[in-house]
Amino acid sequence: MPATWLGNESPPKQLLCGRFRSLVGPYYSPSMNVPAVDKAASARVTIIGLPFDGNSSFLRGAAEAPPLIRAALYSGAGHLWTESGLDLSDESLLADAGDLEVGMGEDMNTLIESRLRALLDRDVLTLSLGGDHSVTVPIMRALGKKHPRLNILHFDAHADIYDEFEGNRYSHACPFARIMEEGLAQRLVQVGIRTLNGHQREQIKRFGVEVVEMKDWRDDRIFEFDDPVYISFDIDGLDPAYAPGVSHREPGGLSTRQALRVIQSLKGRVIGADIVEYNPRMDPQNITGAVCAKLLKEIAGKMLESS
Ligand SMILES: [Mn+2]
Repeated sequence: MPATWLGNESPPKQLLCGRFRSLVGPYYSPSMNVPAVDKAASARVTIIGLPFDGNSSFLRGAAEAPPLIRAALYSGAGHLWTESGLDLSDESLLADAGDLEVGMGEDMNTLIESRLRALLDRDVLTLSLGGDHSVTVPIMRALGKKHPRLNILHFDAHADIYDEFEGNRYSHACPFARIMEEGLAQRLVQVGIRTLNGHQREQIKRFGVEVVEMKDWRDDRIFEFDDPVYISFDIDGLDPAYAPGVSHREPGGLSTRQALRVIQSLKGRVIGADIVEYNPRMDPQNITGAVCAKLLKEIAGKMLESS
C-alpha cells in the first residue's frame, strides 16, 4: 500500500487498479473504510475516477492518479474531517462511484459525459478525479444540461486554452477553448497562471476570460460568484515544491495553503469540481497524492457547505 511505496518509479501493480478495474480492487485494505459504490446514490458528494491520459501532450501517467488519491484520502495517516468541521466519513456526505471503466477504442468524451449525467440524474454533486485536463470538457457538457449559467474557477499553471495543440483539438492544452466555444461557462476565472504566450493571450481576450496571473497574485483577494460555480483544479497550479507529481512542472506557483484559502473563502455555490493532472510517475514518496487528498477534502467540504 502507499505507506510502503516510496518510489520514483511507477507504483506497484496492486496500486494500479486503474484503467480497467472498478472500485473494489486489491489496492484497498479492509481497514480503509472506502464507501461502497451502491452508497453513491444517497451521499451528497460523489467521487468518480476518470483514469484517462490519452490527451496528454508530454507525459503519460495521469490515468494512474485516482486510486492513489483515494489511497491517500483513506490512509491511516490522517482522518476525514475537513478544516471547517465536517466529517466526510459520514456516508450521507461523501461516497465513491469508483473509476470509469475504459475500454479500448471507446470515445472518452461520450463515455465521461454519459457517466457524469447518470450521476447528476441522481441529484448528487460530483467531484471527479482525473486523468488529464481534457476530461473537464465532457464533465462540463454533462453539467451544462443542469446548470445553464455555470461559472468556472480554474486553478492551473497553464490557461489550457489553445485552439488546438499538435493537431489535437481535445488535447489537455485545449479544454477551456472548447468549453468557451460551446458556451458551457458564462464566466471563466483562472488563477495560478504563469505560462501565457501570444496565442493564449489572444484566446483569453477572444473569450473574455478573467485571468489572475501569478505575477500579480495577492493573498487577500476573495473570489465571488453570483451563480453556481464549478472548480477545476489542475494540480500544477500549485508550485512544484508543494506538488511535484505533475507532468509539466512550472515554478512560481501557489502554495497549498494559498489554494486552500481561495477555496475556503470563495463566495458562491460550488456545485461540482475536478482534480486533474496528478501524475504519480513524477511523484516522490506520494507527496502529491496527499496534496490531492487534502484538496479533495476541502473542496468537498466547500461543496457541502455552499450547495
Ligand atoms: Mn496545467
